[in-house]
Amino acid sequence: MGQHSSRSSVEALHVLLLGLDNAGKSTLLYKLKHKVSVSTVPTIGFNVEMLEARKNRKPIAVTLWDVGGQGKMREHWQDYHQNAAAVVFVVDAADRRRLEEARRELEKTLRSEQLRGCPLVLLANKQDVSGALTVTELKDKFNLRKVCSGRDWFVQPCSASTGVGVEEAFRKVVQMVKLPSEAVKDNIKEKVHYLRSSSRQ
Ligand SMILES: Nc1nc2c(ncn2[C@@H]2O[C@H](COP(=O)(O)OP(=O)(O)OP(=O)(O)O)[C@@H](O)[C@H]2O)c(=O)[nH]1
Ligand SMILES: [Mg+2]
Repeated sequence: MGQHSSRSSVEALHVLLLGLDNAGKSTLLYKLKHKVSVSTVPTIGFNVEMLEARKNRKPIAVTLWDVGGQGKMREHWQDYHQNAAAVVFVVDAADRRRLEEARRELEKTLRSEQLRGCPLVLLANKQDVSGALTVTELKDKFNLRKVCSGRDWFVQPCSASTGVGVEEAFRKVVQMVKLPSEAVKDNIKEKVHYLRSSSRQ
């Protein structure tokens, strides 16, 4: 296997779609991939799709993992944490009764060691439904400033059904992820900085 060092090689990264059952993850996935509204069934296991994008003028391949959100599926979420470049947590902003449950699952996810520092895009989905929580309300209810300290985060209103806000959400993800090559460069920079400062002592 060749190394991914040539300038023309496509960098590949993984993005996780998580959230309670019925939040709209699969609807979002297919809207992004095929630009259509499909009628979904609850996901048992996962769906996976690849999307192409550009970052810093380089082509990147983004693999989106849409993992089922039913109670019994959530214990498997952690199997997908490793090497995730970003988490997209989808919330049904119109379902106020399940907000607390969604908040608990988000906090649990963010406590994962494997997701430390991983950027988060929270989607306030189902904005087409009247009475859906606004971004500001969701930020407050989820206490996001505190819960997300130590990582980049962003809240995007959207409707996976109509498509409003969906492309913006994906663009935000691409903007926030670190390419594998950038992560390597950062590690080298940190190491050089550390060696320089320790050699001065
Ligand atoms: N009104 C409205 N309905 C939506 C929206 N997004 C998804 N839905 C509906 O919500 C239901 C659940 O959507 P799914 O995409 O299957 O939900 P999911 O998060 O994949 O659920 P699991 O696979 O069980 O984890 C479906 O009936 C969708 O049509 C939205 O933005 N607005
Ligand atoms: Mg699904």
